[in-house]
Amino acid sequence: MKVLVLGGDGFCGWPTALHLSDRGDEVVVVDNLSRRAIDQELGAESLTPIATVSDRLTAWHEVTGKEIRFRNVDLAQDYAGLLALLESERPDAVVHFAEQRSAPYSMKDSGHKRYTVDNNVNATHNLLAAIVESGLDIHVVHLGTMGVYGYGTAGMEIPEGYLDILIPHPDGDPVAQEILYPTHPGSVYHMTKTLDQLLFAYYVKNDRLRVTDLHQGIVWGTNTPETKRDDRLVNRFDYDGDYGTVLNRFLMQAAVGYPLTIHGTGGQTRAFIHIVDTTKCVAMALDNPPVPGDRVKIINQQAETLRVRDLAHKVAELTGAEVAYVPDPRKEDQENDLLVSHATFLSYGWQPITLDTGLMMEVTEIARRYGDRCDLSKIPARSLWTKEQRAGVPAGYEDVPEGAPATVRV
Ligand code: NAD
Ligand code: USQ
Repeated sequence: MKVLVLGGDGFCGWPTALHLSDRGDEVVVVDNLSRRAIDQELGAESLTPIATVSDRLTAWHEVTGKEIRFRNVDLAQDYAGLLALLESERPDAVVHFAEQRSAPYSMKDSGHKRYTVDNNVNATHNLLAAIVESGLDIHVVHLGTMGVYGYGTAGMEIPEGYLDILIPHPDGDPVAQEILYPTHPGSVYHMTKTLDQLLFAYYVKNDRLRVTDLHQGIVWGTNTPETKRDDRLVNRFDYDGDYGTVLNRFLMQAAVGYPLTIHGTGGQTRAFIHIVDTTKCVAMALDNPPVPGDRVKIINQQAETLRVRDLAHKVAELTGAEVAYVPDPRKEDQENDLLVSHATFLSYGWQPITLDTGLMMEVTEIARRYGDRCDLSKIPARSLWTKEQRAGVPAGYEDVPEGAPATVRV
């Protein structure tokens, strides 16, 4: 099948583009390289030395004989360019990764909040409007987030997108309805993903578009079988306080001898998935599209749920790293349980990679290999989410339980 990978230069998009190309799909990467520009803005860099897009694509061609083409289009700003691209390429599907994806970055200040909303909501809406205008039947596979649900479960397993409810009726029996699972975003970034959900629901209803929305957990790991084939194919590894995600940060911190930074009590429970499984799940979603007239197909894309402090202590055990409880720069619940259904991918035969010591050490080895590229000053998370925190009142830190197994408090 012919697939446009929007955001195909990013952490999830690049290995997915390679995976799809490797299995025989015709792939075009579309990206405006904004993520590379944000690195410059933040004075941060991927821990791994990522090659330019053109060197990446040349390397893939040299190693496999396969061609991936690249188009630089800003999906949020260049509607005409996007429409022309769809009309000329006539893809069977698009995979939409192309959004600003860091919650801390989205919470820095009003400028970053506005950029995140403008970029993410416009990119998604432009894509849907352009597909309708093109008249083409293109399956949209979008990367959403577990965070649209929030991380509380009222004791139940979070279903895949929809909730059956009974509405009390004054004159008789309750009325049964199916609704989108209530949204509970925890940052401006996560809020954009809840807005995306509404855009999808509307366009599916009005225009019978075919949309799959993958509610993905936190991705960990770095390389995939495809990115390992040549150093120039290496994947991005974010470790800085804005873009580094928790498990990869802990593995990198262990490798460079920096105490593992648990925010607040570390009782935050989150969903996780390995990068190799991201690429496989997207491929499975492409192979199992909805038919026109179906509701948005929502699939939870996560392998397991884990508590942040348990992760830290596991990494510490494995590597001998120190653990530090630090004030939580975010506004978030300090303790939560999280139960999540992932029935759809399991029904397709998916065997998820779960927290695996070997794989964790593999990531630590990569971090060690490139440790001299690490700028330690970029590690602390400095984006404070509320005016109280900016005024010096920490959130969460005061709640660290007395008996918490902290070896360091900073
Ligand atoms: P990333 O920032 O590494 O990649 C996103 C890519 O999209 C970048 O290359 C960027 O340049 C491009 N992009 C952004 N806005 C664009 C625009 N307007 N036009 C064209 N290109 C644009 O992020 P990632 O980690 O690869 O995440 C990809 C998607 O997956 C995001 O939508 C994110 O919300 C979602 N997701 C990521 C994770 C994770 O842990 N990384 C977890 C769940 C969901
Ligand atoms: N955390 C720490 N220490 C750190 C970094 C993070 O304790 O050094 C904590 C955070 O406070 C938070 C949790 O770890 O409670 C997760 O933080 P994260 O940065 O790993 O993940 P998050 O901000 O939720 O965002 C990431 C991706 C985002 C994606 C989301 C999936 O950046 O694109 O949507 O994971 S999910 O969390 O399931 O919504």
